[in-house]
Amino acid sequence: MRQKVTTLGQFIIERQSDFPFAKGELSRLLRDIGIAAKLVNREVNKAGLVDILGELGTTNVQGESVKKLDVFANDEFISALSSGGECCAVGSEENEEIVSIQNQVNKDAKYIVCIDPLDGSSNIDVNVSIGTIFSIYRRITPSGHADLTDFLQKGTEQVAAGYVIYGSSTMLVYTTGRGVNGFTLDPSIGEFCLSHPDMRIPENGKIYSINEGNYVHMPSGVKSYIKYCQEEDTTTGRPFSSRYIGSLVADFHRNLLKGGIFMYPATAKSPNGKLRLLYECNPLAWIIEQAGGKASDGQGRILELKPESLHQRTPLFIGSSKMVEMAEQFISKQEA
Ligand code: P6P
Repeated sequence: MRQKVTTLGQFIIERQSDFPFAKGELSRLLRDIGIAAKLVNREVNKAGLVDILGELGTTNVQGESVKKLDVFANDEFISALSSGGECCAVGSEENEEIVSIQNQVNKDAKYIVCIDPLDGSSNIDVNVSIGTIFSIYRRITPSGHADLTDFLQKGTEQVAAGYVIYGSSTMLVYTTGRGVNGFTLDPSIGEFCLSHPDMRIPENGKIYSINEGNYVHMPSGVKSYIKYCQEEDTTTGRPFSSRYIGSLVADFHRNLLKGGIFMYPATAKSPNGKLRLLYECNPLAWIIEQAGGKASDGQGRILELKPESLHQRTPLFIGSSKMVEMAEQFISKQEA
């Protein structure tokens, strides 16, 4: 018997009752993001064909100027959000300031979106998986152009969060606060189809993910935890495996499925950590908590951090709850 296929659009409509008092706006916003993800996926999959597409700064066979893929992705998501009518402003990794998308279509739009349109784009040239990460809030200011007040909200205020991973297959994974669901793009019908319902991360794991090249400059508690991961102890399955793709979404997605911890601590080069709070850490932190995991800056919950600026960075320890708790214990001992 043919298995029932649930597309992203059908799922969102079915779950629309999840959103209190919503009249479909958030559903339409998620749909707009899904559309842009399909357009970005098409270009990402061609990225290797530079000779056909042309080098950056040249024009392609259609005579269109060739954009860097992360600029292209940024333009696609902002364009989809502008025409969708539900979002009034975007905070993007690609734009220093907030991008107001106020127009006749969305003059009463209630939501703002924080987005990293193509994280890890330096990996494109070596054919490593990359991703889009997004976070959605209700605006706080009553009307007119959104401002920083609308964006500097704690991660606990998110109404939806998700990511797209452009890998061996393209998946969209998101939460609206009632669990985490994963959709795999079926190119034959151009639809994201429910493939990973109610995703849960194992509370423990045997994979640790960190750029050990920064070891010398890491806080001593983090160094101690890395050594703990490397010790021989059959009762806890150690030594754990070290896996580091260098693409946040890919490392995160693997750990979500298999269990594990991803760490980007403060380093000499990045004294506040490298990863961005608003459009990388907060959305992934909500997703991992909704899947039963934890996300910490080493001392406390990522989602409780009060943002002070749009592109603020934070240290990040995220994944299986027992592993994050263990890392926090090593860090707190260091400080004692
Ligand atoms: P490093 C990619 O540039 C990125 O922003 C994340 O996707 C990734 O986890 C991290 O940086 C890798 O940083 O310093 O280890 O190369």
